[in-house]
Amino acid sequence: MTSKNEHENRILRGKIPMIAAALVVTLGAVALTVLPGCPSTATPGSNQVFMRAISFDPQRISIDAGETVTWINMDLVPHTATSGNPEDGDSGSIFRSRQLSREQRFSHIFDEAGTFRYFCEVHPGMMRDATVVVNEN
Ligand SMILES: [Cu+2]
Repeated sequence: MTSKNEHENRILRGKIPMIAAALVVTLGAVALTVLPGCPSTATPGSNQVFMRAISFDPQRISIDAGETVTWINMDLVPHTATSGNPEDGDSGSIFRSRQLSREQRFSHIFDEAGTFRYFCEVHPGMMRDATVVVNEN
């Protein structure tokens, strides 16, 4: 025989995983909404390039000689900013960041005018042919 209390306890126990799952979903939604600096709404500042959604944003940036470009990783996966093309023997010879984790940044000063290609060593197929155009000033 089961008492009424035991029966109710069993029903409650069955519901706990569902309640816990609903709580996790709710807390996750709240965290995504209220976290400061939510990367989905931020826009890159001047002379900044975001690494976001496995791409460079903007893909092409134009600056004056002597200025600095700063890359900021907004993704959960690591990225690099590496000069050249993945196929080049000398890729990374002009600038090469370490692997940047989320919200880490890398800066490079461009002293010489010219057009500088770069890519991500972690995603050489998807993040490539990005360009820094440095104008004579
Ligand atoms: Cu990458």
